Amino acid sequence: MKIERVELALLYLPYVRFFETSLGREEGREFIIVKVQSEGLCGYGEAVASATPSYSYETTSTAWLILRDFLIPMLFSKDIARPEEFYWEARRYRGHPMAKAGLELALWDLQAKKAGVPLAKLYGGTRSDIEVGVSLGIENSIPELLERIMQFIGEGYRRIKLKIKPGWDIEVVKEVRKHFPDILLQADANGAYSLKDKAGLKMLDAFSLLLLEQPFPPYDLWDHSRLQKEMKTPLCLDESIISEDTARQALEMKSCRIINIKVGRVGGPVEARKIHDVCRREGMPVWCGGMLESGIGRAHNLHLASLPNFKLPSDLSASKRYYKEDLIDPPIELQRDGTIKVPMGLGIGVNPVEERIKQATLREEAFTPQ
Ligand code: OSB
Ligand code: MG
Repeated sequence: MKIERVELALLYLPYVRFFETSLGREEGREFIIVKVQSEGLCGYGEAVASATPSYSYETTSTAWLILRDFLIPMLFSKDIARPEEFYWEARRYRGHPMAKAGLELALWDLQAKKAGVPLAKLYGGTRSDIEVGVSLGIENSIPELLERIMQFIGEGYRRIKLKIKPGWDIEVVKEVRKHFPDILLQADANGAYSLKDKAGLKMLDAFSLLLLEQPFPPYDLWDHSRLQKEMKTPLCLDESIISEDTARQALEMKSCRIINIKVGRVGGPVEARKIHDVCRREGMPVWCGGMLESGIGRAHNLHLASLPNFKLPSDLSASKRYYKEDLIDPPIELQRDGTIKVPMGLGIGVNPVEERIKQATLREEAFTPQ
């Protein structure tokens, strides 16, 4: 198999409703779709960098540049088509995990299509239905938040994640718990706190949260470990875990008891599976995080989440929770029991609609071997 052509497209899709975290409010999302073509087959990947360097330092512009100037030329010059080979070669470039993941994901989709199997099968996935929850942004008021929780619980989602920040935390969690005493509930701070907020964070122990995600900034395993020692609530790391090594260090330091795996944040499925495996060996559960992906990126997440150590409900919701019209047809739907089926066609198993991709495209470029 030889890659004959790579295409990049920068897209913008508006959300059905704004999404606000401690990092800010957004009305829609910029991201990159990567296509790789070989022998009549096409593999799709999604690079989840955003327009601004908020969640991480990458942006759609930096990811585009790294793909165009380094990763795609490397792929062609070494005649790479296998995702594992791409992973090893790409390690010579530091950082830029979202750019790397976008291309590696496309190669995985292509490889599964070539093999005539669903991607989950190549990964060694063991389940066909993924337990899912919904991640709710910071709202204008608590009553509006309660209303939305009611709606999503009614639809069947298995757990609710609340975004928190200083000033939208204890009171909010307390009210939600009061109205929904029995739901699986967790909170995500996206790094908005520091050790001096310890006393306030410890108050969250009163609300039986499944976990508290990323209270402190990335690259801060040590302070998370100090906090975890004093909190009953399991900490879960998102931004801090960027590789198998950081996952192992977090395990050794007891910085958390749970890890959120996002394929974009860690640089692709190869690294994601290494993290999955080290956690599995050490008895630490993981779950699949999301970046409000289009149906293409979410289909990829579903295949990854079929691995055995994904033990908690994932941030993977139905297409209509994010976008009026997803890029895939049929869209991803929630089943009544709060699970989503891993799409069992070839590769990622969903059908990207080329006209919809075109419509959302702000910029595109195609590359062929020299
Ligand atoms: O921290 O998990 C996060 C979205 C954008 C940036 C960061 C995060 C999120 C989410 C979205 O929580 C979850 C989803 O895709 O449903
Ligand atoms: Mg998070």
